Amino acid sequence: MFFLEIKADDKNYKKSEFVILPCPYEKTTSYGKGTQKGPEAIIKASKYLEAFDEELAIEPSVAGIYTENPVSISTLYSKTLKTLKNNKRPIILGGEHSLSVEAVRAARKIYPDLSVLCFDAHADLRNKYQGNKQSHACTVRRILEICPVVQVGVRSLSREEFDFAETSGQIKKIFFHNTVHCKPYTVNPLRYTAHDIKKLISLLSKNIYISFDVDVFDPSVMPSTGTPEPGGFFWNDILVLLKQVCKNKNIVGADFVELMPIKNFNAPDYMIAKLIYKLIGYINLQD
Ligand SMILES: [Mn+2]
Repeated sequence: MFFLEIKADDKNYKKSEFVILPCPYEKTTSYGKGTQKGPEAIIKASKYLEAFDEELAIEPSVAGIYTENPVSISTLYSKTLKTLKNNKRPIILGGEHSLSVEAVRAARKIYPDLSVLCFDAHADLRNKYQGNKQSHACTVRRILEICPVVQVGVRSLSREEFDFAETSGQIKKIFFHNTVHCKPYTVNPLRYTAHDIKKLISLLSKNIYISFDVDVFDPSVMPSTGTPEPGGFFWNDILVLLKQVCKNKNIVGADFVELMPIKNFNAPDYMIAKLIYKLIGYINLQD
C-alpha cells in the first residue's frame, strides 16, 4: 500500500521530496494497545484524500511522495539517515512514540543545529518507566539527550516530570498546554495569540524535526489513541500553528505516532492522513 496510492518505483523515488516510512513498532504501550496498526490505517485512509488542497490552491503531491516498505525499529535509524542523505524529507508513521528517538538521532547527525517540536498531551519526561528507559513514557527525556525540544500541548505529567521540567534547566524550551493561550472549547483558528506563535518560533532552531503524538488532539476528535487526555487541541488549532512553523523553519522530517485505529471508525485515521498531507502542502508552499 502506498500513501495517496502513488506507486513506489525507482523513477518516483528520484523525484520525490517526501518519503513515507511506515514503522509499526509497538512494545512498551501501557494502556490501550494497537499502535502497530497505525501506519496501515493512515495509508489506507490516504486513498480517500483529494490531491488538491483547497486552502493552498495547489496539489501538494506534485513535490513527490514515495512510500517505503514498513521498517523495523532496528532499521529506522539507517533508513531515516539514508532518506535525509538523499535530500528527502522522511515522514515516519508509527507505531509507538519511542521510535522518534531513532529518527531524531539520524536527523541530528545531518543537522547539527536540530531542535525538535513535539506535539503531545504527555510530557514523556520520565527517566525510566516500568523499569525501561526506552519506554514511550520516556521519549522526550531521551530526545533531550540528543538535542533541544519544544513541547506543545502537554496536559498530563507526573510529579517527577514536573520537577524535572522546573529544575533541570534542560527544559527551558517547553510549552505546556496552559502556557499557550488557547481556549480548547472553541474552534476559532485565531485562538493562539500572535505572541504565542512568535515565542514558539523563537525557541526553535532553523532546522527542525516534528514529532506528532496524535493524543495532542482532544479525545473527542481523536479517540483512537492509547492514552487519551481531555482538554486537547482541535483541527484548526494545529493547522494554524503548523502553517506558521513551516513558514519560518525548515522541517527536515516528521513522525506521526500513537494512532491506535478503532475498527470501522475511520474519521480519526483519515484526520491524520489529511494532517500529513497538509504538512506536505505547507512545506511545499515555502520551496
Ligand atoms: Mn502522548
